[in-house]
Amino acid sequence: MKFSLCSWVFGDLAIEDVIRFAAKTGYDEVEVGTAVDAHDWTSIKQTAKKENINIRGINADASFLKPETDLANPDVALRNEAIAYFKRQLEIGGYLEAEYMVLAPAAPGRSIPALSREEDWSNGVDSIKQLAPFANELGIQIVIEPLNRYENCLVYNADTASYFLQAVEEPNVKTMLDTFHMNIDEANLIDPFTKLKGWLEAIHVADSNRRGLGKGHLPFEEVVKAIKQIDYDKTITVESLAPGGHPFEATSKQQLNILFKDMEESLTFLKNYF
Ligand code: LER
Ligand code: MN
Repeated sequence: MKFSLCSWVFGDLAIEDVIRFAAKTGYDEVEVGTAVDAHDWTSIKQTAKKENINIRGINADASFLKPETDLANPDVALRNEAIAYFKRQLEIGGYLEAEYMVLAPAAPGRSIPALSREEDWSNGVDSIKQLAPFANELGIQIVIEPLNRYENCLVYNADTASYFLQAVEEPNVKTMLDTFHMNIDEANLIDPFTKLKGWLEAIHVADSNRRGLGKGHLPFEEVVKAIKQIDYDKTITVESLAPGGHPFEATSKQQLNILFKDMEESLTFLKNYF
């Protein structure tokens, strides 16, 4: 098993610094957030090589509720803008030699369909079908992430993820599970892994309160049991968040320090199980 952490949760901290922190702490990989115009990708690639950190995955930049990064936007011009931006992100992924890109098929945060659920669904499917061959050329798998119902109206659990993959029907479109989202919208922590076996390309972990592992009340032994049962042996990525302030990114020194500590302890926690 390889262990990774998400770069975007560190807010404004340079991705190069996240990579150095990951290497020093003992992580194998970093899942890099691809806000295309905000970073120096040459420097990021060089830093990763120097620190011996693999960038196996990238996490798509699609700011909360932003219409021009909404792949299911009913407005065709805006949806095309979103597709074009995701293609630019995939190019960054290709440059970084990433194997997968995590994304949601409607803007994260959009919990209610813009039109009907069926129309939004069909727009989301259509966008992913346009992105899949482009990603394939770059050797990248598109990984649809089921978020919880408050963060996404299309794919929010293992069932909707499997229906979505069946609707898209592209060999390089896969899915993943995130224990924080599962804790909200799944009936238990085992069945989703069994349902998505064979389609699982990534796993995000955080505790029930989205802190590091062991800081909430998620029965993580169940998750471990499920992962072992399906013989998943790719990457487990810690995507924990600092408490307080901004609901997603660390925005203060104090939050960053909590995040560093949680990330360190989560890795120790994981290594006890795998
Ligand atoms: C991203 O991987 C994620 O899990 C989301 O909650 C971010 O909106
Ligand atoms: Mn996630």
